[in-house]
Amino acid sequence: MQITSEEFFKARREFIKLGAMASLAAINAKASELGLSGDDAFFTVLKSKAENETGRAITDFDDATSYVNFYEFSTNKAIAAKKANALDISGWSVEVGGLCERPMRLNYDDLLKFKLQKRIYRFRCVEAWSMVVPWVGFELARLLELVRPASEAKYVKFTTLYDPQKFPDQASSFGAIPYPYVEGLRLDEAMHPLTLLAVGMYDKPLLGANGAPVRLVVPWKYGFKSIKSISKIELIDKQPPTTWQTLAPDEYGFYANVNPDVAHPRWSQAKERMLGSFSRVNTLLFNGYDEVAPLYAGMDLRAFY
Ligand SMILES: Nc1nc2c(c(=O)[nH]1)N[C@H]1C(S)=C(S)[C@@H](COP(=O)(O)O)O[C@H]1N2
Ligand SMILES: [Mo]
Repeated sequence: MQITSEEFFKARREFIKLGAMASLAAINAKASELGLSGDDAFFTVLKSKAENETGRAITDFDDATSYVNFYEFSTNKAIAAKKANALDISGWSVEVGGLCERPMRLNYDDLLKFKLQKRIYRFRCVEAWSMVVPWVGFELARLLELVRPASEAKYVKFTTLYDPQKFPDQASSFGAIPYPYVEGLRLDEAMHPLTLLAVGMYDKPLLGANGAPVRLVVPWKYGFKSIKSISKIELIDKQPPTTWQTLAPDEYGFYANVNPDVAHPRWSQAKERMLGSFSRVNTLLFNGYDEVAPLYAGMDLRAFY
């Protein structure tokens, strides 16, 4: 990433003083105090408050940050959350490469130089629970445009950092799943404006529990596609084998589009329980994000589950 101004260096020092856990509000206040906006800002000032267009209430912060799936820490949701919140993200970087013209390595500060937006999305886990989360992030398309995918690039592969010292289950000889965790999208799915790289939620930087420092959010797909704590993003020409699909191909497909009509072999996907409530609501095709339907025109969604 190009550093654009002297102001930026000054601001960067100021922001570093605020610390990694400073709230977005504090960081934004600092940005405007320094007279920064747009691409020169270390943390772009959020525009107006995002509208909740999901038709559902935003999930309580405590539910969204404690009822989590993060197998690198534990298969028990509460234990995983507690352990993951101690994740040390200092020195983190994301390598972006493969079939592209301008491979690059981005550190945490670089990620915060993208124009950050608040997006309130539904989120549906394949286990049939769901939530509504105000994410903070930027469109993955912005990053892909920067690295300029080559014409042979057809898929994007994402990998969680492999570091058994940070992620205890990676060190276990009886790990819950094979590591590192890998996910993938078709390039057109990755370029879709709904697809986010999130660095925060509820106006705060991401907690370890939810995939600090940067995770994918693909709101029309089951939650397992939304890979956490990413360290590598690669443009590739073939569909990558992904973690859950490799582990149980009859149960988890590459596409994993939310679909009430295609049951998981062991349970129905017709309804979901919203965190914080005991009632079950109907699950919607593509989790209600109908605008993605053209991506799958002519495809049999039962065959490509
Ligand atoms: N690296 C990694 N990413 C992951 C997982 C995981 O165990 N490891 N779990 C997935 C699953 S199954 C879900 S539902 C979501 C959960 O995100 P949340 O805990 O922020 O709700 O993260 C996904 N990303
Ligand atoms: Mo999930």
